[in-house]
Amino acid sequence: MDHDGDNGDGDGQEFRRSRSHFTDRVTADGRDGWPVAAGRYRLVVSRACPWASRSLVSRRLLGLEEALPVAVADPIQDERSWRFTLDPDGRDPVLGIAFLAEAYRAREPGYDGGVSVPALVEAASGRLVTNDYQRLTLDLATEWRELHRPDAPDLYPEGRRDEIDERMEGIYQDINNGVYRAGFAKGQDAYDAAYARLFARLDQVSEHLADRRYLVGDTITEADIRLFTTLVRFDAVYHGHFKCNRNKLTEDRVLWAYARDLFQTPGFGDTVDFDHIKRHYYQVHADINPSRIVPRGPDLTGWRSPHHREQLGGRPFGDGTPPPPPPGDEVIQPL
Ligand SMILES: N[C@@H](CCC(=O)N[C@@H](CS)C(=O)NCC(=O)O)C(=O)O
Repeated sequence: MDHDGDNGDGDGQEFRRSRSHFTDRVTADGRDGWPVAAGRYRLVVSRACPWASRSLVSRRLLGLEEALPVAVADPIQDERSWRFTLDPDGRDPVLGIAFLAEAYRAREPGYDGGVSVPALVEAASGRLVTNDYQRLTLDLATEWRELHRPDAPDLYPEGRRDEIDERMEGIYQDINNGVYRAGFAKGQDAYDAAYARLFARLDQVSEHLADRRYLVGDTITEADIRLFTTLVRFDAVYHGHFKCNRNKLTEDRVLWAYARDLFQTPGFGDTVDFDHIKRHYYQVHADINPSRIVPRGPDLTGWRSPHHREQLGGRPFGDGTPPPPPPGDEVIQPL
């Protein structure tokens, strides 16, 4: 998917997301030289990042925790970008590196472009394989099938792909990336336009979900994962920090219940670290929050309150089952 030039108004006020630079794919047949194999790759994430969080949810739902170990970066980057300062001695214990940029340079000597998460890194060579977050989760759902847990759900069912892709495109443009376009707008007009599109799309999605449990069909799909990772950040960071403040998520009855339903589904809420999310956004984007003060609120305990969406029916995991709890070393402090 091409993210450059989307909705460009040509006056330079608009935030433009840069393209993923490394787009090799890890596939069942290994056609790019990277075959699916248990333990061969390391998934580098920040729990703050919505794009990386998609892959954390997919990995949990599909039961790939053992086959695809995770490395969690410090939510606060420095000028050398993502760091492994949460690990003993400030180094990832498997890759032995202090900065994710080292894996980018192991892949391409002299690389001095953007360093982003999520990133798949080959454990033995320390080389970055891909930072193409749009493709990554689709490949986890389809190409990594042989390593899925028994009874894993089908997150990208073949008969529904057109519908899923269409939903995801609107959600990507106006919601996932829309909050960034509002927050990083360099002028009033660009902000106003992003704000209008964001809330128009949220209204449309809210209406769609009023009598349906999930976005497509009656099971959880990739589309729900992508909407969830933005909704779960909405009141904590986008409402204030990115000025997406027509209303809070908690004020949209349908979307708030939908988001809580997913949050309480194994594999979703257990990947969410609100502390990482808040500190990352408010402390890293000093241009829009020069004091770097992290707000105390909002009260997050409502995420655990009953949502009643099971009354809409639906089969969250289709013919599959929910995942077991996360491995002990991946458990996040409960709310
Ligand atoms: N930059 C990637 C998407 C992933 C992304 O933007 N991740 C953010 C964190 S949410 C990141 O790592 N940005 C680089 C940085 O902040 O140094 C792309 O558009 O291809």
